Amino acid sequence: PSVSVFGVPTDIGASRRGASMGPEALRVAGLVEALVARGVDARDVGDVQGPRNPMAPPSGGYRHLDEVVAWNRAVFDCSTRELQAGRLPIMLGGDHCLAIGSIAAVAAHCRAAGKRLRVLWLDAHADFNTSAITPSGNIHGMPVACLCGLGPEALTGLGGVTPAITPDQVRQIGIRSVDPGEKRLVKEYGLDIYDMRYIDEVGMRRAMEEALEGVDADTHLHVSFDVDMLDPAIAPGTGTRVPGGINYREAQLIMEMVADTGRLGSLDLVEVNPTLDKRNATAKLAVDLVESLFGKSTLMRD
Ligand code: DIR
Ligand code: MN
Ligand code: MN
Ligand code: MN
Repeated sequence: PSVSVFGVPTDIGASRRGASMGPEALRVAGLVEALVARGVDARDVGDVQGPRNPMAPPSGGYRHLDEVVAWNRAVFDCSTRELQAGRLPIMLGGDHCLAIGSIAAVAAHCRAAGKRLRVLWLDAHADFNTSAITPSGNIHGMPVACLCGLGPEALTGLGGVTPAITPDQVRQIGIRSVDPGEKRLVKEYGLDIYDMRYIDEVGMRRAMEEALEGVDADTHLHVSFDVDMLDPAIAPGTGTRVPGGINYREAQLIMEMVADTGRLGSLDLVEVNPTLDKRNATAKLAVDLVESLFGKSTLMRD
């Protein structure tokens, strides 16, 4: 498929600055060139725009709600435009609150096209907080809840239909940090979470086979990749590092197994923060993994 890469240079949903520099870090690491070298028709359509970060404290349980809404509307419009053009959008974040806009667009697109949607949420965190239970007020800890209809109407109704998705469409991989109230909520909503313990016990191959079960020719697969899924030893350039993450080989296997389905329809690459990195290592690793996501492998396989 043809790919459109767009940047969303903001850290509006986080409390630490720097994810706003993620799009440039990923470009400098050679993302578009790597796709083109693989024979993918990929183009960089530039950055979407939005308000500056006022660095304000939370109000009513949300930090920067109005600004988060504005950025997500811009993301929704850009993703929708590229999907309608028949292209595969790759969103370069930016923090993870932006997945509300990208996935709302994908969900609307799937509804119109009569396609099934499966969301693979690669993250250290479940991102299922609400204003009532959030420990931080940071909306990058809330996108999955918002997409499932829990949150302010301006975010839950972004794509015109509330909820945009249902929990049974989501599979989460790499999870190892869930807040106390969030733990109860993911249980109540029945989220399918392949946490680090499960991955340790059964291995990544089986976890991914289960997460991809039911993905068929009528399925649009959306991958939302928060780079803090990766172990901080290999991916230090991100704002909320959690020890004990996914290692290099496990990450490669995730990407290769997604590529093997042939159903990847859209991608978020978020939470790259080059101000915390060592020589752009995290963006370079993300590019390496995206190459595998688009079919790069050591050998020809059958
Ligand atoms: C924490 C951290 N669960 C919060 N969340 C995220 O503030 O809600 N960090 N997503 O990346
Ligand atoms: Mn996240
Ligand atoms: Mn995270
Ligand atoms: Mn399961």
